[in-house]
Amino acid sequence: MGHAAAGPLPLLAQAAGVGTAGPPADYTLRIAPVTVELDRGHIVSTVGYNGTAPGPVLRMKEGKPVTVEVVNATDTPELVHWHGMLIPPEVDGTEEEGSPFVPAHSRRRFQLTPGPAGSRWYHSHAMAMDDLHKGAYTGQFGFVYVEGASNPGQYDQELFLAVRDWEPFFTGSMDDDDDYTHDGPLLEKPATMNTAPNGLEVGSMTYSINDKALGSGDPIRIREGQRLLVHFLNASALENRRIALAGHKMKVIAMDGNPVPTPQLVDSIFLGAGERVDVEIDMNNPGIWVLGSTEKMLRDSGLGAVVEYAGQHQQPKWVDPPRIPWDYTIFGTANATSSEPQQTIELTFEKIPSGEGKFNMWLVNGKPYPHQNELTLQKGVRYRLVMRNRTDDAHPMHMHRHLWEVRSVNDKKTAGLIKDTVVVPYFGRAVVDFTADQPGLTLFHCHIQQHMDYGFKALFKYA
Ligand SMILES: [Cu+2]
Repeated sequence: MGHAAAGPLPLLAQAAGVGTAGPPADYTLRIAPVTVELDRGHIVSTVGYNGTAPGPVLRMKEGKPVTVEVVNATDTPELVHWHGMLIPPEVDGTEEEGSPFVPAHSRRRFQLTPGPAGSRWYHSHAMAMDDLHKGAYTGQFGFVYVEGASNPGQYDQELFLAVRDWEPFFTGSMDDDDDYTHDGPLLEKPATMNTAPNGLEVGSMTYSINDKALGSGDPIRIREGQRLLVHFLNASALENRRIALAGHKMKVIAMDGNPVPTPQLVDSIFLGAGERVDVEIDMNNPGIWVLGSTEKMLRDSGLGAVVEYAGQHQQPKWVDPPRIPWDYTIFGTANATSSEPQQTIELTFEKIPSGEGKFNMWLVNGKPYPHQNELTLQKGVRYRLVMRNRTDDAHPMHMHRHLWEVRSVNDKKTAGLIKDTVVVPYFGRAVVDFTADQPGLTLFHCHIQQHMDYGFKALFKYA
């Protein structure tokens, strides 16, 4: 483990929205080594915020400017990205957009206006490459909840649950939940595949919800008749995951923090890396239940939490939910809610297998990052992105500083579903629309850290 610097850290010079002067910051995030006790006798050393991983749930008010002081007590430069917020590139925490680093053993102050309302999150956006102790592989993640003016509803308990993995390692074979992304035709499967042997991916066998493995720590204690609001986040740098609460259905009311047009009761939810899903759960089935991964091996490796009704004493129970493919479109509406796009941008994703012991390369429109001036936006224009996934993995694609409206997945149409991260199914297609209303550099990337680091990103510019 590294050593945290003692005493005050030097202040850095001021840039637009970034500085040091003035009254005490509204929020301070101190990046430093932490230990996470996942289970008795299983302690992970990593880097986190304010002494914990995940970091504190930050509550902010929509539209009310805040200052955040980031203190970097580690030996490497860091970036704090505000995922899902509509904020300028200077404070977005993204190197490619020109946001300043917080240098090692220094501090830097950022001013931002939180929005839109809903479940957002903050995390390291540092590149990791072949270092599995950097960037999103560490414990540098946390929820930020932006409170809006509207009534949040009547709930007896509100929970913030981040799905996570720890102790990542390189592996030649990956187990994932991507089969759940569809069972339809493979619209984007190339006629001839690159059959070169696959390279190294990053896997894990150590999981938790927040900082505890399934069965350790306190259970989630509830009483019959309560209504829960649960904010789920997949804070993994590695994998998409499917989650269920045994014995209960969950009503999906928001995705990526944005209310869905058509709330639906489901038996399980699918969470791409970086995605959030908010659910309501009516607690009407007394017992002791497991909330966790739908894969037994992952629950056995920690991916879950125990939900305990008052007065119950049996062993926690798991029940497999039906295997139904995840379908974003059922949460949308049939009718277009916004204007038709004026321009279409095609984005085709490919993987170049590297062979044993090396890292695969990922291409957007035939080349890895960086691109030249292909992706230039005109302010005020509404765009359509057609994302064609010609790989055998589902990729959680994220665009910074903008919100997408999902318009179709594998040609199944929808509208009104607002997201910042969309899982494009393996050999599948997703179409999203957005308005170019946030001038400045804008990063687009796969939210799986290794994919992003090895080419799977592109920078949009404004003309
Ligand atoms: Cu990916």
